[in-house]
Amino acid sequence: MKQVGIFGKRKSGKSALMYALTRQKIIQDAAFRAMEISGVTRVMLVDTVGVDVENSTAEQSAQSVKVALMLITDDSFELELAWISKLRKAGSSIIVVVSQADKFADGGKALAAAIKEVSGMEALCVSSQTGAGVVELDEEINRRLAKG
Ligand SMILES: Nc1nc2c(ncn2[C@@H]2O[C@H](COP(=O)(O)OP(=O)(O)OP(=O)(O)O)[C@@H](O)[C@H]2O)c(=O)[nH]1
Ligand SMILES: [Mg+2]
Repeated sequence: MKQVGIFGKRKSGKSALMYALTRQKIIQDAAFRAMEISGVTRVMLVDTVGVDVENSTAEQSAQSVKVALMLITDDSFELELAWISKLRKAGSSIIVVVSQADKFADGGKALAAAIKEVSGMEALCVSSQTGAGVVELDEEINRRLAKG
């Protein structure tokens, strides 16, 4: 089964995002069943411990995920960028997420712009609390899973 890993520092909202995505999937799968469409892709969502934890077991997960979500919650994201290189070397497709986006007055746009400036990567702003960006993230995950 294809694995989607959720990475980020301690308390960056990894587990909350996993539940938000799972809820989304359950709703979607129910819709699919109602329409009798078969072949829904099943994936395993993998929650991980913080990348800022010493001897993080996230290292092991990094080796096996097809798609990796890297959560960023503030403008000190050097560690996250280092992990992105590591995940890329291991062959994962990386989606950068501005997590807990509801905490920002601008919905995380300025942080996403800062990430883009430093890394060239487009970040998706997501809030597990309000649900903002969850559908978009789910769609992006599915696009990445469909590739190769
Ligand atoms: N405002 C807001 N708070 C959030 C959001 N997501 C998570 N939180 C809160 O942030 C805290 C940490 O969330 P978790 O999902 O447990 O974060 P985690 O990365 O799994 O944390 P660890 O497993 O301990 O590393 C909790 O108090 C959550 O309620 C969000 O989208 N918005
Ligand atoms: Mg957690």
